[in-house]
Amino acid sequence: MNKLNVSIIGVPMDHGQNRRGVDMGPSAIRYAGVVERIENLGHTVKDEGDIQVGHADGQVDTDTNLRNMEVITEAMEALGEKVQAVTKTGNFPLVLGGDHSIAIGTLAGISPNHENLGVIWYDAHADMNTSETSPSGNIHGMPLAASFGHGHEKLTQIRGFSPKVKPENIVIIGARSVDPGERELIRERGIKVYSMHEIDKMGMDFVIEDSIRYLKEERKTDGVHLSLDLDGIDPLYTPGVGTPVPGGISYRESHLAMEMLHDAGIITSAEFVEVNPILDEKNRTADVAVALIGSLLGEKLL
Ligand code: 5AB
Ligand code: MN
Ligand code: MN
Ligand code: MN
Repeated sequence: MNKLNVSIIGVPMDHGQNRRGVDMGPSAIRYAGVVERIENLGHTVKDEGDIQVGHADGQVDTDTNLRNMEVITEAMEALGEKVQAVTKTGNFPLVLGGDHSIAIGTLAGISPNHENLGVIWYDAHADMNTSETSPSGNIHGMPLAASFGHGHEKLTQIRGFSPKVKPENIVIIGARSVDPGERELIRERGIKVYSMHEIDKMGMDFVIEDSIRYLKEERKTDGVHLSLDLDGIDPLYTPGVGTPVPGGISYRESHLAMEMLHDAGIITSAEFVEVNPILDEKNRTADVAVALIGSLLGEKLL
């Protein structure tokens, strides 16, 4: 098996939504043993520490309908720079959140190292709102749209270029809560979505096989970023998230997905987001995150 040099980057961000505590996600995932888990697989790990995140007033700007925009974009510039530096040395970036707004920065750092990047968005939500369609003003509901160049320019122009990924190179897995504006955008841009309906009907085995075929053979991507929101999994297993939606992906299905992605060898970077230890039960959600990271990086029973 391919041994990696994994660089862990924490992003203690909670300004992309309005429930405090998700800024402690990186600490909770470290406490759950992420470094040891990865080292036990024979990879080397460098914990690069955390990106600095400023303070914000929690208000939605009346002109832009964006909550805490300044402090988020400032941290995303820094995250993008750090992720690109790590990627350039050949290391595998593993970003720990923090709320999902941080994906804007992660993708801004990964994108320049690829000609044709693919993205798997594992999430209960589509995260394709804009300042105009968002019911909340919360930027954690916007990062996917921002990354394919749709939305307020403050979000789409992080690090001075757009888009970070082509909409036709995106696969969403696990969706079950989609807002009207997002639904329209999915149709308009031809985003590939495996909602819970497809997962129930065809099974996770098929869904992942088909995602790999689509990104590798049809779209000919030269690397795939996995952006995994812990709320993609059913809240029975991951209660420590800010926006839980029942009827989600099971623990076993999620492990199967990670194992299949590992075996296909297509994932070149990853982030695990939305772990909120304040809302959690005995760090269970961080434990699930670490277990899934293990499977993604090659853990096998035998
Ligand atoms: B998450 C909602 N669509 O825009 C919105 O957790 C929820 O990163 C967004 O997937 C959930 O506020 C964002 C209602
Ligand atoms: Mn979500
Ligand atoms: Mn999300
Ligand atoms: Mn959330």
